Parts: sequence; structure tokens; C-alpha cells
Amino acid sequence: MKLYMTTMSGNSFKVRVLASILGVEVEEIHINWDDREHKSPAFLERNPRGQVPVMEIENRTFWDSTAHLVYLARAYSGEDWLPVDPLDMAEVMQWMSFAQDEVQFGLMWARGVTVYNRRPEAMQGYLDDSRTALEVLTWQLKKTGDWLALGRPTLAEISCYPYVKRAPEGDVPLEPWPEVRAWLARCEAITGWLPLDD
Ligand SMILES: N[C@@H](CCC(=O)N[C@@H](CS)C(=O)NCC(=O)O)C(=O)O
Repeated sequence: MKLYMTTMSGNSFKVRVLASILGVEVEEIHINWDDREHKSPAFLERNPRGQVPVMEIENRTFWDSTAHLVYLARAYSGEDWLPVDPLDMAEVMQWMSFAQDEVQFGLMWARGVTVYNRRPEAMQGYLDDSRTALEVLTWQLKKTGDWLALGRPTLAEISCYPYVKRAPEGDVPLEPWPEVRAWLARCEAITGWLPLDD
């Protein structure tokens, strides 16, 4: 199994941290971000979106972290991280979808402005969506007191963690969000968790 990635990529981190937790060996292939290797014709053959992460698994190529997480969880963790009971699966997938909506289009892209100067004119919208993301997480964590779904760590945590953790890099401080900070710490205490910028 090959993972095309960068260490700065939060979406790549999701795959790396789940593989680490599950003890699954993945060959990490570091692409050259500064040389824009992810936009090269060879890379675009793997992922027409020109993004990392990309995984090659048994001669098939997959180009979204959600697909990678679903594969790893179902192939290597039984019912633990993504159960197949329809209601339980729906509960986890709801948070994976949220990670690709408000978390990505709020928190991740706010950081895209501050770190990469990408679409600075859109910053206010990113900050509005960031606030929604943190409000929704807080709303849920106040109810559950621990995890986002099913009363245990699942793909919901893996999907939402990286760009919530990095919120301050996008000028979104986490001090006003104590439930979210406690949840980040809970994630980091999971056996096999990795430091984000390692
Ligand atoms: N939905 C995709 C998002 C992937 C993504 O946004 N990757 C970023 C790095 S974390 C990237 O490669 N950005 C380069 C670009 O969009 O041009 C996933 O979850 O894999």
C-alpha cells in the first residue's frame, strides 16, 4: 500500500494516524510540494484534483482521505472505527462529511489564507464557517462529554482532528472553545496517535 503525501498535509495526517493506530504498514511517498509535484502531469494521472493524499492499494488508486480511512478501517479494524450497523455507520459518516464541509471550508481554508495566501478575499467566509465548525463540535461534545460518535473513538475523530488542531494557524484561536480543546487532548491520548507535524 502506497500513500502519496506531505507531512504538512492534514488530510495525509488522517491516513497516517489511522495506519499508526491500527499497526498497518503503509509506504509513505513524500511528494515535492515546493516543486508543485502534485500538479505535474504524472501526479494528475493519479489524482485529477492535484491534491494529496493519494493511495495505491492492490493496483487501484484512491484520491480522497475519506476513501482511504474507510478502506483502512473496514479492512483492518473490524467493527471498531467504522462499524457496519446501518445506524452506527451513518452516525460516523455524518462527522466524516462534516470534516469535508465546515472543517475543510472553514478551518482548513482560513489556514490556507494565512499560510499560503490562497484566496485572501474569501477570508471572512472561511472565518464564518470556522465558527460554525467549532459551534457544532461544542454542541455535540457538551452532549456526549467525550467522543463525537458512538461513545468511543471512531473515524469521526480522525477526520475532524487535523484542521481543528491547526485552527490557530488560520487565526482561529481555540481558547474560547474548552470542550474542543479537551477533545483534542483526548484524541492525542489514543494509543498510536502521532504528533501532527512529525
Ligand atoms: N477532500 C480531500 C482534500 C485534499 C486536500 O485538500 N489536500 C490538500 C493538502 S491537505 C492539497 O493537496 N491541496 C493542494 C490543492 O488543493 O491544490 C481529501 O480529504 O483528501
